[in-house]
Amino acid sequence: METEKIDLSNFLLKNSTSYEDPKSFVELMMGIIDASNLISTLISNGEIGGVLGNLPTTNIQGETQKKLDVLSNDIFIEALLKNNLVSCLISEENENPITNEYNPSGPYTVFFDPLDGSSNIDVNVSVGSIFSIFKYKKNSDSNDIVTLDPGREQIAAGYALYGPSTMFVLSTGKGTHGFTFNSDSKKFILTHPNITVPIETHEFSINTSNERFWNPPISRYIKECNDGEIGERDKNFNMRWTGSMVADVHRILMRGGIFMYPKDSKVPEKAGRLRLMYEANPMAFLMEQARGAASTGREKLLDIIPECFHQRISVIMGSKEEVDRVIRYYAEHDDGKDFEYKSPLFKERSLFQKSD
Ligand code: P6P
Repeated sequence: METEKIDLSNFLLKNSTSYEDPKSFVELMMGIIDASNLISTLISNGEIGGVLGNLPTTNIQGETQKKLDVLSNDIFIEALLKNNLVSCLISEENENPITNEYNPSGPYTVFFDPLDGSSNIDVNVSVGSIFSIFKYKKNSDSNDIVTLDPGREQIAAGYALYGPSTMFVLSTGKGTHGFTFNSDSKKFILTHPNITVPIETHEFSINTSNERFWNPPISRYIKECNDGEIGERDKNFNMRWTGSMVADVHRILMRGGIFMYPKDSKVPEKAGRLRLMYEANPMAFLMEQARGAASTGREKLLDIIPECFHQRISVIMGSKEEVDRVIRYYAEHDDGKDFEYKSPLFKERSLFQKSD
C-alpha cells in the first residue's frame, strides 16, 4: 500500500513548504510525537508500571488527578520546552501558562490536554492527548502573556489516541490525516490520508444522564433520534458515549456521527463541560478539515473569540447534516418558531435562556 511507505516525520517534511517556518514546525511536532510515544508506553504497561490510580491532588478544574495525568503533563512540558520553540504553554492541568524563561521569543504557543478522558485509564478504556498550536503573539496591550485568537487561527491541531492501536491524527490546515503506530519500526505510518466525515449518520454521542438538564433544542434532537423510524427522522439511531472526547471524536472522524456536550442547566453558571482552547478548538479544526462541522449551537466553534485560558464552551460537532439540524433547532427555538414541538419536557421552557 503506497501510504505504507510514508511515516509521520516524512509526511511533515514532505508538506513542510506549507508551514511558515518549516524547520521549527517540524521540530516542534517531533517533540509532540516523542511525548505521545512515551505516554503510550507508560499507558500500555498499565498496573504493571505502577502508574494507575489517583493522586491526593486536584487540578485547576477541580478534578481529581490521576498519576498518569501528572506524568503525561510533565512529559509534554519537558518535550515542548526543551527545544526553545514554545514561548507559552497552557495545559489543562496548570492554572497559569508555563513560559520558557530560557527563550521567551519562541515562535509558538501550545495548548494541550495531556491525558483526555483519564477517568477511564484505570478501567483500560481509550484515552488520548490533545494539542493545539498557534503562532506566539505577545499581548502588548495587557499584562496577559499571550493574545488568545479564535480557533480558526490555529496553525496545527491533533491528538494521540491510546487505544487498541496508538494513532496520531493531525491537521496543518491541509486536510485531516491519521497515522498508526508500528511497534516494529517504532514509527507512525500514514494509514488514513485525507479523512472525510460522512455527511449523514445514524449515531449520536451524548451523556444521556444529563437529559433532565438539557435545553429544548438538544432534547428535541435526541428525542427524534430515540423515536427512530416511527418519528420525525424516519430512521433508527444508535448511541455511543465513551467518556473520552478523543475516542468519541475519533469514531466520528472514522465513521460519522454527532458528538454533543452542550451547555445545560446542571451548573447554570458554567458555559459548558469541555474547554475551548485544548479540547473544542483542536477537535473542531480537525472536524472542519475533514468536511465535518463544529458549533456551539449558535456559532461556529472556530470563530469563538476566547476570553480566558480555561474557558468552557458548548460543543456540538460531527457529520455536517446533523450539526446543521441542531443549529436549525437552536435558531427555531430562539425565534420562538418551534412552537409546534410540544413536549412535556418543556413545561419549564421559560427557564431556557438564549445564552444556554
Ligand atoms: P462526563 C473527560 O474528562 C472529558 O473532558 C471528555 O474527554 C469527555 O467527553 C467528558 O469529559 C466526559 O464528561 O460528564 O460524561 O464524565
